[in-house]
Amino acid sequence: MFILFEGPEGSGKTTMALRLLQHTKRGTDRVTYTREPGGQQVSEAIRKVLLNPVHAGMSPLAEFFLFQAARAEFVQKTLVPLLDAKHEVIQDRYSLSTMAYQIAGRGLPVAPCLSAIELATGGLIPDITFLLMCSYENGKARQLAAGKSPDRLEAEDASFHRKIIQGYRNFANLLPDWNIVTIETDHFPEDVVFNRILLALQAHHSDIS
Ligand code: Z5A
Repeated sequence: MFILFEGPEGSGKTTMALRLLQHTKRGTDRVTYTREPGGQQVSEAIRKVLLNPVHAGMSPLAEFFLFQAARAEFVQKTLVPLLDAKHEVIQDRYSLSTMAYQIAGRGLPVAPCLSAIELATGGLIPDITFLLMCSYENGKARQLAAGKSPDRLEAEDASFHRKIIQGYRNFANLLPDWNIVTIETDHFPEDVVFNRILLALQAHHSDIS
């Protein structure tokens, strides 16, 4: 099963994905946490380039293709083999991030970008997607409180991040096959969000709920 966590920065994706990993590991060792960009040697190297604030002036198209290059390598070499081996994969970000950040945020054209994503992923989509949402201000405050220094994309201004938040909402409506469960996290503590995730997995008849 392919379980995806998506959402804007600071919405709690990594926190919830790792909690689910711990929860699931009690029942099986056939569960793996992976993240994008990364999750494979070449993809982790591309991640360093993408997130390095030194490359602040990178063009949107170069940024888009680097994300797809990292993704193609990750999907072929890591994700597909894990799913073929019947692993539960708990994935931190995937191509919905590209739709929100590069298409909605950077303003790249929709149709050719969706075609390139299709090529990079081979059309593979998650079985269930948790879209964790929060306001820009809240996400930023959470990251500051956690002591995280902003990477190249996080350092972009508020208007860029607001386009991303809207982009997530718009694209989520266009992807019925992704089984997207949207959770507004602004006013709910981590335990409440996690219980909602477990309930949704139960409703989805997942073995790992
Ligand atoms: N990117 C892209 O542009 N295009 C793509 O195709 C892909 C990615 C795949 C990857 O950064 C960057 O690449 C990302 C998008 C872009 N850049 N931005 N912006 P990353 O992987 O290093 O980081 P991230 O994915 O953005 O993670 P994050 O910002 O750190 O957010 P998070 O994982 O959602 O949050 P967290 O680390 O789980 O939680 C942050 C803090 O909030 C932490 O202290 C938690 O304890 C706290 N938290 C979590 N949930 C709650 C609730 N419910 N209440 C209160 N506090 C909470």
